[in-house]
Amino acid sequence: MTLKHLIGSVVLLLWICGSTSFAKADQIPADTATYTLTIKNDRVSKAGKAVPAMTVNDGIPGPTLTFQEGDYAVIYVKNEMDVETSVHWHGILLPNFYDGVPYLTTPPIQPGETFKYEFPLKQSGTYWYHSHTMLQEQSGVYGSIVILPKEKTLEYDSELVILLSDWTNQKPHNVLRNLKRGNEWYNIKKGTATPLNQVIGRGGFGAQLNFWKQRMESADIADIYYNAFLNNGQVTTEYPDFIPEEKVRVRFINGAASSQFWLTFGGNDPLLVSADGLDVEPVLHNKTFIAIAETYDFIVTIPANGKIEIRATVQDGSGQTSAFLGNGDILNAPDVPRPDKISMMMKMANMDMKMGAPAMKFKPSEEEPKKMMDKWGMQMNDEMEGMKMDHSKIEKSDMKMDPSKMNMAEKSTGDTLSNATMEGMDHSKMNHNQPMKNPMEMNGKMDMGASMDNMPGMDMFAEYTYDFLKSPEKTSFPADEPVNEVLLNLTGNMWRYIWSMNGVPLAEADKIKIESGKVTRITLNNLTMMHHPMHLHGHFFRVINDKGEYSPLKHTVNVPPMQKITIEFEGTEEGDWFFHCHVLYHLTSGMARVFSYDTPRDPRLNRYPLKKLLKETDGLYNWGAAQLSSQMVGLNLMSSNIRNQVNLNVEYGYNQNFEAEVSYERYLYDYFRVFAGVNMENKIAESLDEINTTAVVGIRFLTPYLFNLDVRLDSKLRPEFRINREIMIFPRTTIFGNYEYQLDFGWTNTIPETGETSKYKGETTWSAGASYIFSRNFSVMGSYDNRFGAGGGLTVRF
Ligand SMILES: [Cu+2]
Repeated sequence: MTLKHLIGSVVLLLWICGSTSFAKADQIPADTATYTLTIKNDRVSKAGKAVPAMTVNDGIPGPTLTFQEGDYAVIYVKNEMDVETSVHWHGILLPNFYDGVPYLTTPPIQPGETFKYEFPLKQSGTYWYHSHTMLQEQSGVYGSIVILPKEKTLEYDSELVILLSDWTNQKPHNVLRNLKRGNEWYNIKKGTATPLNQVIGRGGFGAQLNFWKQRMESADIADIYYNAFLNNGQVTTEYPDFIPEEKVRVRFINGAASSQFWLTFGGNDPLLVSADGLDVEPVLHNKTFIAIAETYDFIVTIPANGKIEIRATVQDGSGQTSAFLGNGDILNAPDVPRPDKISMMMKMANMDMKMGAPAMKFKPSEEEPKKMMDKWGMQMNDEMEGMKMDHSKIEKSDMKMDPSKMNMAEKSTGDTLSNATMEGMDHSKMNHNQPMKNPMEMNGKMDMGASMDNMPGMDMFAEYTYDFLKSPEKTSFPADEPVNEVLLNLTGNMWRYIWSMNGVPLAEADKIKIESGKVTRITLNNLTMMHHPMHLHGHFFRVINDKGEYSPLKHTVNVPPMQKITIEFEGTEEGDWFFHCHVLYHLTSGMARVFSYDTPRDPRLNRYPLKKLLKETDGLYNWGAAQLSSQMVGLNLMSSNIRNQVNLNVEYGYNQNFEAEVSYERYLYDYFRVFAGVNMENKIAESLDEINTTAVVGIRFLTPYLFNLDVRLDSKLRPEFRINREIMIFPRTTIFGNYEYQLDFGWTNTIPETGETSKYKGETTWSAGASYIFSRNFSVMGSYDNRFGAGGGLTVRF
């Protein structure tokens, strides 16, 4: 044997050892790419003032991690904060243990600790990473991942990553607290509030009544006010080094906590080449909706003259961020008009939409998704009779044009669960003999999203479609592969800011079983007014669109308000994987589930019970308000999680009238609660000499038209009825009224003899007033109360 052969053998032996040691942590393969990420607390100024934030390697966003496809990634994450952290590698197919969801798949990283993540990179494309601990992503823990392909399949000269995000100067926990308490401030600040005067001015009072009847205030489309929207950490970025005619692959990542963007491009239309990291059939596409957690790659050509603007406009129109590529005069990106909420309300009211599906259930163990879908959401009425026929044509034409699709249509309509394709439509009424007018046009109009566009009023969501995405290869599964159908209604309650699926928030939900070797087909039926970008960890799923067998593969899919989308994937993994809405505040409020292959839990997680994660989505939020008026002072304290609430109320009038009450409330579902407490009030008007202390029990109910009802009985067996309501009539101006009526039949005490014949005494308490919100925490108000008299003052929220 020559020396050359010997060296060759040794190299071969080493290579074999290297490639078999992938699973072992202590042996590092040759093509290892190593990064260290250090997460720490810092003060960061992104929008006018330095505020507490969390940085990755001293920056927001963190560094871009660049790998080659086939690399073995080793990433050390060092926690230099005084709270736990974690990092999730979004869109990366990796071993379950390194997915980075604390208490579900991966241990949390304790303060001062370093955790080593390692996994082979089996894919290429644009991805990102972010903390999966509470609201840390909003504080700054996010960054980009680029995995370069082994073989370059696309023609371009250079690359640029644009990571989009949103920025608030408020503490994220206070943002969520503000949402839980139902503070209108964010909508006022953003100009997205719909006060009654504007609704009436537009002729929308009927629509408003329809909304109120369904316990909805308005068509809320986004709920948080942000101080800034950023790309690569800045409101505006400049890339002057690109030269004319240069083809740049721009990798967009939406790393925002709760903002969805419209991307628009100045100059010529860009070439869309990839979605969620995977190549798609290249298509010229300008205005593109990028939902939270999605990624899109475009090839843009720098113009011969001028620089192009790439703009991300936040979906509710409340802000934007721009990047400029090249040199010279600006070629502006097209404007995206602000959505018209009042017109949306009016259209929705016309469509017989059943809004206000509850976000929680009396019996969370009994999920009834089908019943829920039938009762709530889009209702098919006479107006849509015409559409039904169109659907029958569509289905038939699909069958003719594409035999493979026929299978799907049959499967889905024959199934008990039915399916997104023909959901809720009465097939018996369809005229299957109707001649086809234009079969070519009908072909492919399979999915609800696409076909709904033609329904009256549905055009308002038509632009939120994935029909522009086509996979370069077939993504469909073998026709004989067994399918598990899962229906998940996306549910939420804006009043209490609780988000869930099938009316069951994560804290009360069971795992959803995923079977290996089967296709899991999930119908996502959005019963809320909000978009929900749904993300499945560790998998790519097909998003069924009009491309049929070539439907794109994604890791995140946006489900528009009141719409259905069907996704499907093959059970090829093991372990438990998180499935959740990527609006950070929806996730933290319960819109998440665990998909489980029902395989044994990793023993390395023994010290980290899943319960902890569930508990985090059922946190206790506290808030209060104090009222300082010329006739009285008042204090209100509230402490609330999903099911439980403690309420303290004190009112003291300078004329020596007084009432205080503390009560514990239990929510049976969104609108109905039982309560018990202690009430104290002065016995004789305008005298504190004698205080009546009674125990009270009763129910509280949010009625249609949004009245708060309180029916109670006290320990002296006196029934009482209370009702109150508030309405924003002008921007920032709210009026309110409160009426209480107590009956005393003298069952336990003696009613003073008045000589009248009636056997009971009634007592009325009422108040009314108006308040003007002038900042997040302050309002001025004027009111009249029949106990305390008239006056005015200040309300402070804390
Ligand atoms: Cu959501």
